[in-house]
Amino acid sequence: MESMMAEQHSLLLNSARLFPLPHGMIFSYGTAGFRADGSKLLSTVFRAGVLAALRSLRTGSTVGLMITASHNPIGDNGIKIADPDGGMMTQDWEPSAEALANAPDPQSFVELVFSFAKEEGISLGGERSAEILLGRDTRPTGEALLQAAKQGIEAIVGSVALDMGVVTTPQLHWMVRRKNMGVRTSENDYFMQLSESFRCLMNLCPKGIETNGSIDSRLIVDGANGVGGDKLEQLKKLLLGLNIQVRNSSKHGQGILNEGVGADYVQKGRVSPCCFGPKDIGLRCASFDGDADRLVYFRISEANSNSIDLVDGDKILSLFALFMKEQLQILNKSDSQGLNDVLISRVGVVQTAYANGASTDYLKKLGLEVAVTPTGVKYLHKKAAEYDIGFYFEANGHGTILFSEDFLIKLQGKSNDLAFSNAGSESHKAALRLLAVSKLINQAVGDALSGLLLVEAVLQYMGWSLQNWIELYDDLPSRQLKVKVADRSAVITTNAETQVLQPYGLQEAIDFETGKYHRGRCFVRPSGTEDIIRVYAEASSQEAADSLARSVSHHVDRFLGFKTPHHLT
Ligand code: NG1
Ligand code: ZN
Repeated sequence: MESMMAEQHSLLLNSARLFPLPHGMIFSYGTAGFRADGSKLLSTVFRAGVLAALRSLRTGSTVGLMITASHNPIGDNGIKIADPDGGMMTQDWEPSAEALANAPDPQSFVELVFSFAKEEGISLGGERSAEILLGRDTRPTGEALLQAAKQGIEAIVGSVALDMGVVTTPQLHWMVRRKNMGVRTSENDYFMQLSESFRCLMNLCPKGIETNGSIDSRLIVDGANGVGGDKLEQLKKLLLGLNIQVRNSSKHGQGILNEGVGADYVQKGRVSPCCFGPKDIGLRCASFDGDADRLVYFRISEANSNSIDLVDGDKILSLFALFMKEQLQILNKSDSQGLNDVLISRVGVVQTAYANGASTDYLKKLGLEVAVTPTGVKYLHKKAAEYDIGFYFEANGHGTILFSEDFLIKLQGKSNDLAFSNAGSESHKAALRLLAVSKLINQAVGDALSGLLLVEAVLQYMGWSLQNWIELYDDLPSRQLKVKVADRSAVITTNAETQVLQPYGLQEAIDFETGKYHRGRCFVRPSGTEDIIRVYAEASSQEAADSLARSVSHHVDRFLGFKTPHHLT
């Protein structure tokens, strides 16, 4: 036993020596793992590999490691750990992740690993084995970082790294979840599950609508010059009833990842991505981010082909909520006449403070419970998992619909009963639709590919054009700005990030500015992925929202800015 421990100790120490900590950097496990300039992340990724192996040992299950910086510039990269259920790593481990990432030298890193393992009851030295699925996006630093992650994993005796190749973030999370369910996990299985559940939903569209020709089957998708466009090219070969054209896919394009393209660019700037223009006026367009976990829709404006009509995550959420609520109503209608037991479900929606106020009003009018959490999927997902059907979406287009296991068992049972007693009835079809949605929409994280297919199937079901969807409610005008500051950690917030506690006096200034505008709402928070403070403002006109965001940005700059001229973007 002792010699095994000694072997483990020296393996870890020798490996850690190959990945020295870059000078003067502090790594924090932010909104979505560690992020930094890709060339500075070798030690962090190596150490995250070690941590992932510990997580796998601790849980006795497969975990995931995804190398991506999502919508951030191509030079950035990042790493995050997926837990056995496919969700984000438990927040309890984040402080240890940070301590390990920042241990000043190999010796202290190794000591920390041993003491953390002891605290967590993990026995090191090879009694159990760990398994980690590795994935990366298309960034040029991805391959070197992947090797560092492998070395980190292999520095824990008995650990195995399985390289899933270049995948979208949601694919990797999906694979981890499936692996632990003991079912097939290949990329082909992923494509099959999506295409089959999509086909099932399309086949369940009311007859007549399917063929009335009012819906344009053409859809143009901006792949952000990243992995999502490439995967959609593969998936679309399995889809019937959709005419998808992919632009800005990393395989064809000359373009740079996330530069002038992608869901973040489109949603934050309200502009069309590169390679979209007047020729596309009137067409239904969608945009993914660099690792394809975000999805927004848009249309090139008729009045000005540089501007767009945006359909953001809030409106995707609202469309899904409307559809699902209708299915539950259909399902329970026959039951209320005493034919079957009513399927009781707790349905809830989770948003962040960035959700457009008009979307929240709409969802409440639908009779849904709406909860608000801090920014970041880890918070939203956890809250949504409390419901039988939990919807969560960030305005930026990251989101999904979660079904509780319990509810799915009841739903399947009910569908089986109906197949026997009332096959082909509306309530039977509603049950089948709900089951198909649970297979189509990614249960691990938000997924642009599966979200896109669900949007398309729901529009088809409703017989809706993009215009009908846009008219679901009118967005309140809003504006987001970024302010570069000397130290973003100086801003401390509370109340799901809607109020500033520190620096003292800043909240008062925000309240003062907000009070000047009709329907004004404004908050600021430090980004967890970039070195900036984000400012969000909403008001009854675009000019008012812009002006509120600008004046609050100046206050942020006054309280926290550099002494040199400030940068507001
Ligand atoms: P930060 O940079 O912490 O605001 C951004 C997004 C989050 C989430 C993460 C993960 C906004 C305002 N924030 O976080 O919603 O998607 O990136 O990539 O869009
Ligand atoms: Zn992303």
